[in-house]
Amino acid sequence: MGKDRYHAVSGRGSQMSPKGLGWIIVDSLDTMMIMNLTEPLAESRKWLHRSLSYDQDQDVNTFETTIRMLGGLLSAHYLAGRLPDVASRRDSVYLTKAIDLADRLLAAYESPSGIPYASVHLGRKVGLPSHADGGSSSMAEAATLQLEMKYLSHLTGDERYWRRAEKVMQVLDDNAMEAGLLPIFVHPDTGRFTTSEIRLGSRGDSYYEYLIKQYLQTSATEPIYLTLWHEALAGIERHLVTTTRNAHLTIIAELPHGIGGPLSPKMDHLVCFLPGAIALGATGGHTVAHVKAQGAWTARKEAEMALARDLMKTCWGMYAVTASGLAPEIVWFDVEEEELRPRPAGGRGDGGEDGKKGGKAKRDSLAEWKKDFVIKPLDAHNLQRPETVESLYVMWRVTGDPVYREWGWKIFEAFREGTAAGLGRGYTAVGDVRVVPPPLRDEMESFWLAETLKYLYLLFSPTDFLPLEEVVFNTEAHIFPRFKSQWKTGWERNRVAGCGGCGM
Ligand code: DMJ
Repeated sequence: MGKDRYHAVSGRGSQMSPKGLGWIIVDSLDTMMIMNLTEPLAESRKWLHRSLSYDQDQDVNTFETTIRMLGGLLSAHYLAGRLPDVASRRDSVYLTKAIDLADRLLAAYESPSGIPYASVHLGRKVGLPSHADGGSSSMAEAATLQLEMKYLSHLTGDERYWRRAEKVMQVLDDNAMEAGLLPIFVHPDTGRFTTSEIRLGSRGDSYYEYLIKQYLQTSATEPIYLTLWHEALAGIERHLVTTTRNAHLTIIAELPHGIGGPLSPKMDHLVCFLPGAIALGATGGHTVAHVKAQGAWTARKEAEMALARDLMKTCWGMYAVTASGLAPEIVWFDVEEEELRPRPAGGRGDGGEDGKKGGKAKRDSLAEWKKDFVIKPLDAHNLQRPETVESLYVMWRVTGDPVYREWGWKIFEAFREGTAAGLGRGYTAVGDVRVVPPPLRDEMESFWLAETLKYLYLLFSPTDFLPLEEVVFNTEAHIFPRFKSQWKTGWERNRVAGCGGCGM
């Protein structure tokens, strides 16, 4: 209770700051609300009210604090009003804490470019550049703060949060990167990218996620974010999508040297947010049947959903091929050399892959899959990450295809069997998914409670519980309403970068 970390195997907590910041509690408030866990929720609320102070001599990561702590408080505030069975509608404790925290986090944006510094000193309210990477900020971290800040502005009428976070999007876009694909480091002094490396996994992932979600959050009133999302998705299809050698599974590769360089067939489990994000983009969170009935279905949406389905299968494969039934942190796929060669700047165009596929029968057995998934010892751990079940939940909601529940249930069982830390102690990370039982690690990330268990619970909840077309999940699975804002996007694009097939 109130500790920052939980070590499930030894059954103890530990702190990351002098007085603790309640990382575990705050990240899991809304999960407790959704699951109607009234007793631990009441205890957590009391701890928050009496013991949580952000006035501490402590540096925190700007991104993690925004998505987990600010996001957790804002989601609790929203759900306390929406699910009054579990909390009082008039409870102001969550919003009061959120405002105090956000006022401290604003210091991160006080850089010459407006790109946030990697860290903030909470007590002194100053932004601090990263100690590593020459002071660069991670691109995904800089561009995954907007849903939280915009919702807080909407709630308080204070425009500062909105404007600071939105400015980041402009600075990134002013780099006019090709095909909407952004490198993974950006410098807060200059606003320029400091590497050419592009990936949809660590340091890249949630930039793309927040493009489509910023569009959805403001009820489709800011088309600039839809354009950016379409541009990025077209870039992903042209430059990063490839297929495996044996089972012809669709994967998202990486570009270690940027566009025009060779592909690396490495895919982090983190990339598995993408099928869900694509499905949200194609449907807005409605069911496919609903969008079709509205007469709004297009060939482009059909193609996007096909890609989402294919990627979802690959992400499920990360679990299906291992002995423990748990996914590793990273998979290296077996891909033919030719698929990894540098592609021309405009991409290889349509047909390259389809032509290959057409020539071979698809081999879809688990034995073929297993040949394609290469798991290296250093990548074989599982941190109880949510991305695959997150996408399964979205895919289930929008397609109604029961296969996504079936896969989700198997994943749930694998977690239950392989990650249990001991009677009454909960569940924990494991060191190697290739062995049974997997060796336990004495560390449980708060996103296990905030995200993985929440998405699994919602996967098996009635579909009218928190309808997907009414809400938007932040990247830590905290739930915000969609709204129409009193503010409009305060920036315009300098130029539209190469955009094959976007805006359809
Ligand atoms: C979470 O903190 C968020 O989902 C973030 O976007 C990625 N990393 C973890 C979960 O894997």
